[in-house]
Amino acid sequence: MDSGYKAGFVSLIGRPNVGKSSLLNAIIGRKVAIISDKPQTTRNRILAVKHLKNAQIIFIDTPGIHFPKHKLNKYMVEVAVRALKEMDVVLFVVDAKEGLTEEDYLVMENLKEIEDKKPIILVLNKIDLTTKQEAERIEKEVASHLNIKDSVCTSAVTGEGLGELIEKILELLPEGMPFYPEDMITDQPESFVIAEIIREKIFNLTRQEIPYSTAVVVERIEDKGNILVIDAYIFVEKKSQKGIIIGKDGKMLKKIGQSAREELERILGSKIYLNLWVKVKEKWRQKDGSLRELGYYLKKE
Ligand SMILES: Nc1nc2c(ncn2[C@@H]2O[C@H](COP(=O)(O)OP(=O)(O)OP(=O)(O)O)[C@@H](O)[C@H]2O)c(=O)[nH]1
Ligand SMILES: [Mg+2]
Repeated sequence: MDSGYKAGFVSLIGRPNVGKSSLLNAIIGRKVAIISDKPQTTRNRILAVKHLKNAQIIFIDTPGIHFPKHKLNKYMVEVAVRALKEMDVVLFVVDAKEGLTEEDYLVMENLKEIEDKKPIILVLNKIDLTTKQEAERIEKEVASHLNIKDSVCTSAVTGEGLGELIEKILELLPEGMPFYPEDMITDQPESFVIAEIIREKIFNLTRQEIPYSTAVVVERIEDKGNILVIDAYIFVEKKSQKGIIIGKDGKMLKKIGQSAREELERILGSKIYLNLWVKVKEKWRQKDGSLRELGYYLKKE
């Protein structure tokens, strides 16, 4: 019955900022995950499906593995570590320009638990910023610590190596029926997509602790025929942070709202009226109850 159709799950694992989400977007050919030049941008597991003629690859983007400070960070690392379990192939993404850091060794410690059970492909990303020789040096270092099945140099920016990466994944993917319908790209609800776009603008427009202390929740999406009305709350940890997000004469909040609205209008193909409110939720990154309210919780295994 099976005509060699392949289907399976592939996770993107690595330390923060190496380009996991950028690679996902480049492979899928659409923005499914937000990106920024700051570490710890991704906080949740992001599923996206690549539909090919004779295969379905289900990618799972994960938060970067790091040394956690707050409960939020512990949650993020746990999301990434859990994503190793159900996978058919694991992509260990490193930054070929920056080389290996302490956090990469932390990632490798986690990968050691599955190295004999699951094939790991080393992805040497940001190859547009460095040389193949440098990438080879990193590959040797990784291979001396970890059992890797294969490796590939990529650039999420130029697209170099992405075809090769897909080929290598297909070689390792099991045969099976598709898991998702042909038109499904991601399982993220619209309210999550909208909240993430707003969070991305905050990540890109603010600095220091602000992006890390911020969470976004979409309260209401109402289709009024020719316009989509969206109400969203931006949560911060302190009153002083609320002041910074709002900015002088409300300028920062306006900037955040405007760039989020422009992108959302493109993505959702509708005119949008975006209402943003800033609220203080004291130390939300450290409280289980607050994390749960903001959507950062894992189901019991
Ligand atoms: N030049 C270059 N820049 C890249 C490449 N891939 C990603 N970047 C940049 O690297 C930064 C981090 O990218 P992300 O995709 O957010 O990285 P991430 O691994 O998902 O990060 P976290 O979500 O924080 O774990 C962004 O500024 C990207 O534009 C690449 O191949 N080449
Ligand atoms: Mg990311």
